Amino acid sequence: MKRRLPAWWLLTIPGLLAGCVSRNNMSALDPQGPVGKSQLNLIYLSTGIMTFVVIVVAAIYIYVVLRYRERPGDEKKGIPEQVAGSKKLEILWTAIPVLLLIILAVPTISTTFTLDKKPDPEESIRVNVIGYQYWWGFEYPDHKVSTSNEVHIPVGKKVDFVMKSHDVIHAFWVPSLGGKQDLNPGRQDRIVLQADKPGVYEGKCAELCGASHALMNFRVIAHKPDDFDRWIASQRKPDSTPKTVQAREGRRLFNQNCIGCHAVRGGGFKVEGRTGPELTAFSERTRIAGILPNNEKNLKDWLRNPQGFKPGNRMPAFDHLTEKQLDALSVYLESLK
Ligand code: HEC
Ligand SMILES: [Cu+2]
Repeated sequence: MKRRLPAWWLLTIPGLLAGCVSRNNMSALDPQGPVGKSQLNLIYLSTGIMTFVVIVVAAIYIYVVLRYRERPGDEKKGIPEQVAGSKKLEILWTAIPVLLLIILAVPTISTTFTLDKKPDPEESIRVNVIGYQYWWGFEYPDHKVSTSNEVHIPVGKKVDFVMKSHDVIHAFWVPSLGGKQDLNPGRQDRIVLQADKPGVYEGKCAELCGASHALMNFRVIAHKPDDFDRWIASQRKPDSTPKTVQAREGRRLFNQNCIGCHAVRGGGFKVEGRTGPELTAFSERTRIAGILPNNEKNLKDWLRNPQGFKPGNRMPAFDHLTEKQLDALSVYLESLK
């Protein structure tokens, strides 16, 4: 006996679609900048054309099925008249798709070339992006500043993201601003994005890159131009001596255990070739490793067992440190402004 899906499975469709509702500014259907908007217009255009084709074809199909179905008494009439070929129809149903493809191609090609243009350096800011398994490094070559997993940008300005991969192929995707763009090892790729309003825009790696690919998250934080300048200035100011004994002990432990992979200022602004993320001004980060809310408890949990949070990442566990040492390290890192 043939097994058939019961009809109730259709009821799961609204449930599945509910997963498409945007949370956290992560919808390409709710763009927050000019690039995302022009990409959305292309989505509407192609979806519109497809919907039109589906409706017309379905309507003709239903009409033909009903109009020419078998009726009682048909046997007596014998076989209907047999026809083959119709020049008129052939021309018509070749011309219509050609026309539809032209309507689709002209704006798609022109938008693609417009978005691909290298922006004028006077009117844009450059950010280098380096993708690592499983974190993001960001350099601001004009300001000699770098950061990781959270990239700050000014609103109303084009941002020229120039990217490279340190290891495998990753893809840089900020759904509400536009994208995506692959990062290919051994070459340089770019995407130009712009945010219209200050806010936090969630980003993700969109190319399967290993065990923790799904956790390779980042954030774009857009500021008003003044606030952006303040952020840059705060990243450039020299490191201050920790105020408490505990934080000073934390810094000592940091220099002993962590400095080989992580920089806190002084490491220069180059992210390329590093082993671990930049930790300058770490207390101002909203998250740890792009996934955990940034607080002392989560930081200690991360240090004890990074592999438990992001399987396969390149940070070793520090579970051999005592509770007191972990406290000191977290207090130190959470004092970095
Ligand atoms: C062998 C290199 C290595 C050492 C040593 C190391 N780390 Fe890491 N660390 C990494 C890597 C790689 C990551 C990125 C993990 C990921 O997200 O894929 C990371 C991530 C982090 C993060 C999250 C960074 C962010 O941008 O949110 C913190 C905090 C951190 N490490 C602290 C420490 C501390 C404190 C020590 C010393 C006790 C330490 N690490 C030692 C390699 C290292
Ligand atoms: Cu990735």
